[in-house]
Amino acid sequence: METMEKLSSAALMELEEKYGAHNYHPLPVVLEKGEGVYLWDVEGKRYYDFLSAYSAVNQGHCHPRIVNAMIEQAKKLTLTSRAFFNDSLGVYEEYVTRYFGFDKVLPMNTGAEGVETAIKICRKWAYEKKGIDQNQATIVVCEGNFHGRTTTIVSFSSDEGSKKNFGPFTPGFVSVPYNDLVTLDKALSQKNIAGFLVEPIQGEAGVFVPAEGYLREAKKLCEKYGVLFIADEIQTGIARTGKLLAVDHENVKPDMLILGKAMSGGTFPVSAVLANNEIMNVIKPGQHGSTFGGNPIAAKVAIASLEVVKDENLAENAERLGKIFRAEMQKLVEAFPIVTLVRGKGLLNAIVINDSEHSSTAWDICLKLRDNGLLAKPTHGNIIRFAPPLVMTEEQLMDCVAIIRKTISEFKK
Ligand code: IF1
Repeated sequence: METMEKLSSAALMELEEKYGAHNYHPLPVVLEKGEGVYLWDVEGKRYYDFLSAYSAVNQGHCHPRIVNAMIEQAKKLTLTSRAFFNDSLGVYEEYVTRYFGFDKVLPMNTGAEGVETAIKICRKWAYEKKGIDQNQATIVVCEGNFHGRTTTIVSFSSDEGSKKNFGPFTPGFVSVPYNDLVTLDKALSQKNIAGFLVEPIQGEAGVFVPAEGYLREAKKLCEKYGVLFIADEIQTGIARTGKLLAVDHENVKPDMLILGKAMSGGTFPVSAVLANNEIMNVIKPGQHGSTFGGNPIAAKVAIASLEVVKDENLAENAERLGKIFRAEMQKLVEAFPIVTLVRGKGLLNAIVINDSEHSSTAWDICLKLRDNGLLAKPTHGNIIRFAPPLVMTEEQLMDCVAIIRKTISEFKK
């Protein structure tokens, strides 16, 4: 076998700088190995992962059960396309629909594809079931949303960086303030409204948790106006917030549920749209799909990933550890003026730093956290998201709290 010279972190970062498009600004750390809650860089330094690949690695890095499912299937059959049946897809479809309590699933790969799929189904439903005039269907979305990067999805983003110079944009969306039922009621009561697309907790906006009752009341408004309630649980779903789904905290059943990320424990792009027959049956052969959507590896990996969530009680663990974590962060808020608040649910949390949104303080803190052995990423200049894998133990969490406390104490404000 050819031996490759091992490259340093600096050399690897330089390669990305030179040969990769500059569409990201990563924290300077180059990782080569992951196991459970830990990551190792190419120099062998170990870190606690406090991002979990944006909540894709809820089950922990390289979970043996998930990796085995992937390897076993990869040795047998990887892809048939949907031109033929395969022996894994139907089994997965039955499993995932029972797991989440819907009649049907439409399998896709990335989160953005899942959102696009839900938008298309919603529009088709609006014309064929609700009787909205051709090309008039409108979907209500929330300010500060993040649903992905396609041209249609960025069309209804309120983030300048996501949008600027990517027009012309897809029409058919209206934006309302998040967590505001009065404005939502008004928007939903207008003509031609087909759906309400919402994140149960806004991730990109800085882990913004809406007021208790918001989702429940929003669902009621959707029922009142005959509008589909579409939950984007790509980030919040699959035990991250302390329940299987974030909507479960308010006992809300979405008309359409979009999942991604942790559907595969971070091993493979797997996304899904779930809905009942009266909605899903508007899609007929030839009207939507994807070469890789529902491939045998994805099917096997998704079953294993969802089994791990149940068998290892990850929702309960996230709920319990989340409470401990926020209580510990609250102590920091009281002890150090540089931390103004902590918010979140389960193990999806953020702290707000006492500096402007455009400052580099959160970034500088993340660099110091890295030096102290913990990896987290700022969202905006003054918010740090904390989302460790859900397989973390209380002892590990307290270790992490000590790292965060030590790091914060080194910043004066
Ligand atoms: C990046 C944020 C997280 C999502 C929701 C759809 C998608 C995402 C609710 C699209 C993706 C990611 C992607 C990541 C940054 C990130 C993110 F900060 F931007 F908001 F997680 F918090 N719906 N979220 O959160 O899924 O197509 O990427 O599979 O690097 O852009 P995708």
